[in-house]
Amino acid sequence: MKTALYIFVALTLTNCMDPELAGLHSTPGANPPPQQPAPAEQPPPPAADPADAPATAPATAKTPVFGSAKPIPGALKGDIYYLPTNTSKLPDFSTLTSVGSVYTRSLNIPARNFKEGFPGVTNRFEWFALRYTGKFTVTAAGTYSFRLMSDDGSKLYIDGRLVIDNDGVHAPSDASGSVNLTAGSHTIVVEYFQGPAVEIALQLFVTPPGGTESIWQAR
Ligand SMILES: [Ca+2]
Repeated sequence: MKTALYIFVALTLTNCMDPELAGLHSTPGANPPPQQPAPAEQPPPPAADPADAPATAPATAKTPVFGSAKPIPGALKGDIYYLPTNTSKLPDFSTLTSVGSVYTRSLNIPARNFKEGFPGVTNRFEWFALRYTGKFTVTAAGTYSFRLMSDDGSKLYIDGRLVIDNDGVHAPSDASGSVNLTAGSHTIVVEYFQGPAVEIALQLFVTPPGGTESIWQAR
């Protein structure tokens, strides 16, 4: 049943029934006029009230986004939640119902004005949260250091253990933590929320044993 629910939610998301969500997960272009073929990676616009369509600005391929609506094998799955205005810290996700999901192999949204990070979003550029879950494999056992930069709050869990607590409403800032990993598969959870405008950011870095820091990649 849960799978069916996710499929339903994903389909709803893909169909852009909610203009707020449309801006959250992808880089939609302007709403194409009727009779024109839709861009390759976008479904045709639903036959809905034109007032439902997001008022979008052109997005570039380089625009960082929180993920794609299309499932990506091996990627992080980010469940999206809406938060009450004036939320000051990460919510208890177990009490909330996701409004959709996005998929991404990395978290790499450098600090920016929300207008840069959210082309097309009209009225949901604040008060939302994402909870990313996934698995990753390491080949070398040892101490892995992670750094989580965000605006606003975020937390990192590895194998169910809190590694980084960067929670709260704050300007772009980072926090670090390290964990000893055995070779093999591990679980990862990144919780994030955007409180008030005007900035937004979410980046996860990793430094492997004896290595240098880079953006964490799902693999
Ligand atoms: Ca913010």
